[in-house]
Amino acid sequence: MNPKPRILVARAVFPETLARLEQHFEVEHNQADAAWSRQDLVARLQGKAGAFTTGTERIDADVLAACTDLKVCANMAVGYNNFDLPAMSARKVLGTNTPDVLTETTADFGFALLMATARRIAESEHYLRAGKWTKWSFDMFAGAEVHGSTLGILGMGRIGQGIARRGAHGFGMNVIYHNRSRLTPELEVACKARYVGKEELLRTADHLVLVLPYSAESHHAIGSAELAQMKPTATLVNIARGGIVDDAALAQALREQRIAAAGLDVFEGEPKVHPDLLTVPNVVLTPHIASATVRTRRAMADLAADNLIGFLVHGKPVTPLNPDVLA
Ligand code: 8YV
Repeated sequence: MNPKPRILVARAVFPETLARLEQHFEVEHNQADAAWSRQDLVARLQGKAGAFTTGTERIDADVLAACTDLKVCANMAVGYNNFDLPAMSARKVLGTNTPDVLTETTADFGFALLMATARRIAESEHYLRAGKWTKWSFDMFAGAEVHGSTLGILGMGRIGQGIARRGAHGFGMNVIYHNRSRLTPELEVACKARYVGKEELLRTADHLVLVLPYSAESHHAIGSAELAQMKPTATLVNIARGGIVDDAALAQALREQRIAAAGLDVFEGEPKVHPDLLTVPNVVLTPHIASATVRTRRAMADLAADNLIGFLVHGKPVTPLNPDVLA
């Protein structure tokens, strides 16, 4: 009998996921969730055919050159900007991600962050906890209207469409979007969303939600010039990736109230957060939890495991990112 292929599970996962992987593979894991350096990762990948990764592990040309046994990296994330996909294809290493299983959960969170930001929920809770609430007053934490307002979405993939549907059908919002490519007329009708240029999106949205993938092109897609085009009453929500927003420019715009408020789940250089964001009151900050429900995180872990088993055992991954490798 052939020995089981060896894999590395780079971060802590559900014990059930690990147990399932152990039925098929010889598994080295990181259930202690120790912070591995890049060198640690490379050392542990020696002799491994597969890796179960998260958005934290960067798989680039240098790592691939040093890990010549590697055949597949299964990301427990829909985003895969931690993979250098062309370099992976060049080395015939397959990358996989976890689309679909997190779409609705992440859209729920995007909407929750929009609501919390517009209605100043975090800021008012801090005020209450600090014992500052001594009387009701007419303008106390008066925020921005959500229902009937204009929802702008930058990046109209599956999650963007989920947010559009919530806004249009649940809150009677006027939905506009900008994306690299326009949706089909059927999808535009289903999302009740109207395609606009980026400038119109920035100028007219009351609430702007970012749901686009991170790439060299989307780096600082929202910087001081873009923030300057937004309404002073507008809010900005980023559930996409750190680096899409210039966090320093955003903190300054928030401090100077050039936009009303922001809700951020992702940060440049996370888990570090720009210190200026920690001191402005009109921002809701959450630690990259948009997909974090128990059921969805299980589904993501299951799909990443399915991809490893599918590819290394049966030669058929479920959600390949660079299927050219399979040819
Ligand atoms: C993950 C995410 O929690 O799926 C993604 O792209 O950003 C989150 O759902 C995170 O990337 C951990 O892998």
